Amino acid sequence: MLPYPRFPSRIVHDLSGVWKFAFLGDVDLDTLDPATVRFDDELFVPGVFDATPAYAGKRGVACFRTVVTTSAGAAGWVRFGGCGFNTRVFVDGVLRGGCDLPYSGFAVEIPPSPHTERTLVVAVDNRFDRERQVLLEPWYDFYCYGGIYRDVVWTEVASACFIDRARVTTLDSARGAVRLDILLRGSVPASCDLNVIFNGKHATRVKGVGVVNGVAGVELVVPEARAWSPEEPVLHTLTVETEGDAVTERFGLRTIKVEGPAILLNETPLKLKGYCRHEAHPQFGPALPDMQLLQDLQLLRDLGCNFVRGSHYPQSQRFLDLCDELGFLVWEEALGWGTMKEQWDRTAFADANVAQIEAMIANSYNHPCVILWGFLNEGQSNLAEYRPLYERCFAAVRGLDRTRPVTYASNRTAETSFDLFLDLADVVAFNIYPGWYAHDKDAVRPLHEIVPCIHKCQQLAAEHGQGDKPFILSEIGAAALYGWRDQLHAHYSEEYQAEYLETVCREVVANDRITGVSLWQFCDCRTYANAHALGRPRTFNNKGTFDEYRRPKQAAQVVKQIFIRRYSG
Ligand code: ADA
Repeated sequence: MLPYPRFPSRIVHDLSGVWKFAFLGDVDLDTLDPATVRFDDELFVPGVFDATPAYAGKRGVACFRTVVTTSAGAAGWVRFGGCGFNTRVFVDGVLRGGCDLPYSGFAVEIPPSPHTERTLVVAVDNRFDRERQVLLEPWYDFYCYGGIYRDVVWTEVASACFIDRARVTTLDSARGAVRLDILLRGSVPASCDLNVIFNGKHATRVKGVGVVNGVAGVELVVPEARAWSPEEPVLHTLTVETEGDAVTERFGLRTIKVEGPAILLNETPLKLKGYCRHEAHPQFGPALPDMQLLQDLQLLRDLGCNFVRGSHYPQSQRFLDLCDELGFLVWEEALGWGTMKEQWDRTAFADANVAQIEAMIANSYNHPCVILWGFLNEGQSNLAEYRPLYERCFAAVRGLDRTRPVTYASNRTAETSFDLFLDLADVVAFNIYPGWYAHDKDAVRPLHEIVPCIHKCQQLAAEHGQGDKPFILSEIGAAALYGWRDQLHAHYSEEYQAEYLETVCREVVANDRITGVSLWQFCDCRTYANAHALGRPRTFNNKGTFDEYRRPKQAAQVVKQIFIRRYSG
């Protein structure tokens, strides 16, 4: 099933399947002429070429081609769930759009043609090049793949004015009061009549709705309203019909807010127990099949988790749909990793962050599972000069969504260079690795560093006037090599990781001032393939509780016992 939104009145072409493929290597993406490309191979879409044996490790430009049979004279609106790194979209040989934001969903408008056979070529470039790709760098601790990561859907647009999305905001979850914002495109009228159908059966006609800046807004009450929560993830659908077009969206009725140190979902405080998760698999890279997405959530649910931090980029809409259905709570964030000052000083870097935040919110707004927005993982938040960048990112989020708390994962916890921008955040979130990147390099099994370090972070946050906010351990963890048992319980052994996570999880459930944890990390994932990987055996980040094939390490049972039983003794 394709992710929401759906377009019941349009002809929809799901373009997943086998496409023609050509790896071109070192050519210029921006002067590429698709007519000159010889397509001599095939690749599955969604798919990344450098996760396949034939193109493993290759960097350069690659082209994917398919033919779509459409109705004569129909315009097209093609949605991409996310590609990487830089993408250009050609239809019938003409450049129609593209995206330079890896992992971001985007859409391309295709003008009508008298021909019914439309040739779609998607060119992607996975080279690191700071001038052209500001959001990815070769030293990020996850492997950056090239290709079409997620769904491609071509819909035929028949009317002059068509619907992009219908954004749903819960005003009152108990009563079912919602605000709908219908985003219109094309020749947008000054006002329009809407037919709104909830849950496929309750229709309401709303006449003469004013359209401001392409948005028609209306407040309604959902019939047979039931609130969404992790325990009862009840979802509603909404179909909005205008003259000539229709969209179906799915949403949940829930409110989320911060009150003192608590995050309240429908006025009930949450304790977030979960993991950071990379969208990654050795065979598929970030283009995970649905079965894997579901399995990942089932594994997390089995451990007693209710929370996923989508580290470190905008999530797949299919994954978020599943989180909605299974009742997971999600922190979604814009792409960010690390600390290179050269990049941070460029306007292009700030602009790309803001653009990705905006795209992320536009794409994921309706998911009840998303309860937190984030950005700039482990950024330069101890340097006053970057305050304007953080302010811009917070303003970008709040300009589009005032209903969800906003945060960023900070690793600036040292007393001497403490984080300076927590006052901007609704939630304090720290990435810390006491007892792994241990202070005491001579100690074997330095578990004793963990709890004092957590307390120290809480104390420092309080001393900086941030003690009355929710506190999340957004990363904490230790690596273990799957199958590596060791009588010393030393670094990299499954035993040490299990003892480490046991210490962390006990503290999390016992400490009422910890609002939540996203342990680092759900499963092992491929990282640098170069010397940056010294300290990353196998060139994997091995801090997964599962390995890359989702085989559980010893820690899985330990985490499960504590998260399921709330055991804190
Ligand atoms: C950082 C980073 C993670 C990962 C982790 C680690 O906190 O945010 O992506 O690299 O360190 O394993 O050291």
